[in-house]
Amino acid sequence: MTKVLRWDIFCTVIDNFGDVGVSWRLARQLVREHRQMVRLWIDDLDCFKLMAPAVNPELPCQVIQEVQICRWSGNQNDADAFAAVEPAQVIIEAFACTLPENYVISLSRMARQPVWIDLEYLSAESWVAHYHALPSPHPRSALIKTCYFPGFVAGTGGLLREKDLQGKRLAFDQRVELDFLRHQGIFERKPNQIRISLFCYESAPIESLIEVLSHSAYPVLLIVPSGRVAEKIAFLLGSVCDGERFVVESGTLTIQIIPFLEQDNYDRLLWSCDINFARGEDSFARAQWAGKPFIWNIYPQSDGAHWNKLEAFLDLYVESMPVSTAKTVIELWRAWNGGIPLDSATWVNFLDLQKSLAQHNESWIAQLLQRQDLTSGLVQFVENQL
Ligand code: TRH
Repeated sequence: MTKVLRWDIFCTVIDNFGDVGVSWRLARQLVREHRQMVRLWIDDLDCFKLMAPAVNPELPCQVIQEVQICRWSGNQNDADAFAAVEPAQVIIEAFACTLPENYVISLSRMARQPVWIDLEYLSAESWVAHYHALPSPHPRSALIKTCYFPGFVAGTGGLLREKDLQGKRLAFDQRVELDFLRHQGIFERKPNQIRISLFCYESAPIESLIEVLSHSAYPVLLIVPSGRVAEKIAFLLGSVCDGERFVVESGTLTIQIIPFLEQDNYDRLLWSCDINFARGEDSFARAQWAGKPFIWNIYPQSDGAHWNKLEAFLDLYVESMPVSTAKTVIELWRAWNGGIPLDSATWVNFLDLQKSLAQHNESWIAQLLQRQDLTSGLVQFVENQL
């Protein structure tokens, strides 16, 4: 029996949804599958509300899906804050967000050392396994922080994966899919039409993609969440995106802009599409679990470090593919991240591989399933520490 512990997860929203997306997923899984008591500290409840509509951004504290959600300023030097907060036994500092100073002082006064974990970004680079779970002593106290790295291979922290995820995906048959689409107001496929989800950064070569898809031999229905990319697409096509729902057409391409979905519904969208464009960290991982052919738009870093991350993942992912298939995937992914031009031939080659990529993805999923999921691994790690 897993011991019930109190967990504090700290998260700050930088400029995107990944940090809060991962923290929310982790918090829910800790509660649901491991019966842990979780408090989730978030600095931007408006952003969080987009993926968890039950959130009331006005409330300093609220309980949603058995997770206690608390607002914090995100500023570690906030002198008044956290002086009266009793720390939990396990602390997750998501993506090195830096804990409030007062909270760290309280941690250092605890009779029993808490387990303090810095949950790091996901990467397929080989150094990850060497640095995963290494302790790092705090400079001004006896506290120890452990850097915990998610990853794809043995020796890393694995990926977030709920116990019933694959079961739910496989049970998502045509009837359930239709119910989901109708409920979300998403168009059904017309005959021969391919449904594609698009979640990417503004820096991706969106204009080239729209151009290619507009002249595609297969008509495409492109589903895009509302936001800056949707606005850019509307602008490129001479329209104005004046709401959360919008439809614009270009040649054989129909683009449907939809409201940002609740996090679990985003999974359903990925399951219901024929191809998924994902980005960042969490949607990228979810696109892998969805099994459909996917293209990754990696979070661009100013020093170009993201290219190593992209190539490291590609090395693993295409390893067992036939050479020509691997070449096509690599070309499209590099093009989608701005490394080479995105042209029609690259896209058509990828489309021709839809079936074999879906098959490959099932083997990829089987390979990932051999690893322990990130949350279970964390729970076990914490138990071993106490
Ligand atoms: O939003 P992101 O670009 O987040 C990024 C990455 O995490 C990156 O590593 C980090 O450095 C940077 O932020 C600061 O992409 P990501 O990681 O895919 O997170 C998106 C989250 O939003 C994910 O949890 C899925 C969720 N989502 C929904 O809940 N509904 C939706 O409709 C969509 C499109 C996404």
